[in-house]
Amino acid sequence: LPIGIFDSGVGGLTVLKAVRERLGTESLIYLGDTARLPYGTKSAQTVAAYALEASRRLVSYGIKALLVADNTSSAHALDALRAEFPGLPVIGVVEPGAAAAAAASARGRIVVVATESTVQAGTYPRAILHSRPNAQVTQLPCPLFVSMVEEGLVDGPIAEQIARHYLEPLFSGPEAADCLLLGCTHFPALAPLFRRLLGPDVAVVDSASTTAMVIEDLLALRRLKTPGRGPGAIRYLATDAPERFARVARVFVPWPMEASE
Ligand code: DGN
Repeated sequence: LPIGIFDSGVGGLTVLKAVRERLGTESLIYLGDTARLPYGTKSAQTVAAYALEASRRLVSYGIKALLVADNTSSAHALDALRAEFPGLPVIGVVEPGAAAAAAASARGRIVVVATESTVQAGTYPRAILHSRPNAQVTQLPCPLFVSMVEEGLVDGPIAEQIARHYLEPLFSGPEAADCLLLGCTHFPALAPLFRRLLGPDVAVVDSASTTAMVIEDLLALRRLKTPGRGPGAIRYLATDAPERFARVARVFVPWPMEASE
């Protein structure tokens, strides 16, 4: 059976890519809820309702694990999803990302950049403080970063100026943070820019790659890993405008794809 990966749109492909790099033999089925995006500006109840509905569809195809790539859904709907699908491993991106940031930060001064809705949920700070109780966590809603990435604006003077505008106040002076946690599916595309701007003393942590590690461990533990060498199949579904989905996807994954509704 494939691993089901769910996101509000294309951004979750950063998580799919990280899973593909680690677990190449696994078949994957990805659902982007493009008809209802963005989730990042919606209320907790709406996000949870949408996440449940989209996940039901993925589960109906037969999956061995559900990976919630969308940070906003991971922040608001993980408990509801676990209750809805007892027996199915349901993994979100918040806990793995938070644990990785707690471990990577030198002095425990961590900035979380995410959508407004994820920030409002407060799930990242709670999860970080769980791993590192004396951490100082600052959250910064950065919806503009989402649009930048979808426009392919991930480098160059404009991207740099916007990134500076948001990040410089938090990463300068005596109280400067030492870790940036990318709490949104889109932000790994900006990681090279952030690393260059912030320098080698700041750890830039993305939830996508740490979540791929967690799912690998989980599959091994439950003996669900697919053996063999050949690459597993990947199927892409988008709830609206699959051609646009496949086009914007190029920002996130280097390989061509076709998506269906
Ligand atoms: N996928 C969303 C997230 O990770 O929070 C970002 C896109 C959005 O909903 N604006």
